[in-house]
Amino acid sequence: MFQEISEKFDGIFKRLRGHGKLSEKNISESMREVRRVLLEADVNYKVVKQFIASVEKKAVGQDVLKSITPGQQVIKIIHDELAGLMGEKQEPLTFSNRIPGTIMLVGLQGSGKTTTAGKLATFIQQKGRKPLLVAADVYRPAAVEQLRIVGREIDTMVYSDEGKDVVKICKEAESFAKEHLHDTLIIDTAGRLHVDETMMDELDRLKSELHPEEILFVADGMTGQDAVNTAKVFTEALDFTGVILTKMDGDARGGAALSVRAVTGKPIKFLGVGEKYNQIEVFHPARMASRILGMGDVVSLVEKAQQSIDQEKAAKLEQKMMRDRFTLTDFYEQLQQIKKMGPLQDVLSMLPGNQKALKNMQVDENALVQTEAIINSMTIEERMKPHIINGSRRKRIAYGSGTRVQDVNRLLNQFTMMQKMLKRMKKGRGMSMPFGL
Ligand SMILES: Nc1nc2c(ncn2[C@@H]2O[C@H](COP(=O)(O)OP(=O)(O)O)[C@@H](O)[C@H]2O)c(=O)[nH]1
Ligand SMILES: [Mg+2]
Repeated sequence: MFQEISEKFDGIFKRLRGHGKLSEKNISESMREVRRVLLEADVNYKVVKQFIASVEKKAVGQDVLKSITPGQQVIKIIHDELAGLMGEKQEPLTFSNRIPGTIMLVGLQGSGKTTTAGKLATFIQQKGRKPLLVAADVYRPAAVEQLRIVGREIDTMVYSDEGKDVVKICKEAESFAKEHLHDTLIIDTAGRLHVDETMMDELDRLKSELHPEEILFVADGMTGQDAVNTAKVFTEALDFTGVILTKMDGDARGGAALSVRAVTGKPIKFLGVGEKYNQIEVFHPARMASRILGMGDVVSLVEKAQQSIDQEKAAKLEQKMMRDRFTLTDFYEQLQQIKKMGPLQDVLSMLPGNQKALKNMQVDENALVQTEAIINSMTIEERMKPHIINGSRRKRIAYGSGTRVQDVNRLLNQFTMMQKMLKRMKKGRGMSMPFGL
């Protein structure tokens, strides 16, 4: 996500940090570069103009010029302004006490409404709610069938009744939900290829009859300013409550994410990052700013880890690391936990720092499997005391795991390096996160 824009910012920041002191001229040069990067990322030009003016004012107005780390200060100002552009804080889904609560998904055809309906259902199910998907895209028989398939896949009930008026279908879905104890309706509405009056009228009717707590505008994040323009039309006609940007796993340049809030005044609530139903992310403006600026999304990474890592094991592991008794058994357990976090590439892309290095890095899932096999072939004693693994033991382990002695050597070297790193971290010379993240 946002690889291109991140790399460009990385270049600007390197130059900014390179100056011992900054002059107003340095700053305005950097701002020109920032402006170009944002425009190239397809950010709305009015938004860019405002953004640059605001950063420039803060950068020149503050004590940046006199500071010992002027570059770092300007970067922080850019970061905070970028975050502000996308919203002050994370905006959660709103639910009232009403049962069922109602979420209506609107947007153009192909923007990802039906897929997102499945994702939202999955998301709120994890929060303990019981959703009912409602097929309100009745003009294409295939659309109803698509939602049924989604429902089957995520094990969620779908309400459909072809041939009726959509408002009637949704009203009946409401009664059905009450009767069968579903607390949330997720309504998958019909889209058109372009904004048209019939669609808006229908959505408007649904809105005034159903009083949804949330009307979420679903937009294809890859379409940049087109998405933003459509969002503007939708918010004027329908006054929706929030935005979901989909297909952010593709080569979305960032324009939509950076402009839609400023243009519509409505918060981005989620990002769609893949075709699977768990590939949805809660949108956090500050974290997104860090990610765009190539500083990595450390907080999301930690949260992701917390979701998938067994808390007790993690605590024990931490204790062991701190006591220096980190063994291959722990390393093995840690690998298992990492595997649970999802594809390695996803995990790596959230790490701070050199995006370029990551791009060129071959993330080899097979290497994980190999490492597992090697550790599996070790005795418990060997795992606890890797230093006893001599030449003949290495041969035996390689043979047992179907690998080569070189592979065993490499693993042991990696492990030693990791142990050293942990020792360093313990002494407090370890990683530092940007801006206290
Ligand atoms: N890569 C990717 N594809 C998505 C995402 N969301 C939706 N899609 C795909 O976009 C296409 C259109 O989605 P669909 O939900 O049918 O759109 P709808 O017409 O608005 O209901 C489908 O092929 C989806 O698999 C996403 O976040 N990432
Ligand atoms: Mg659909």
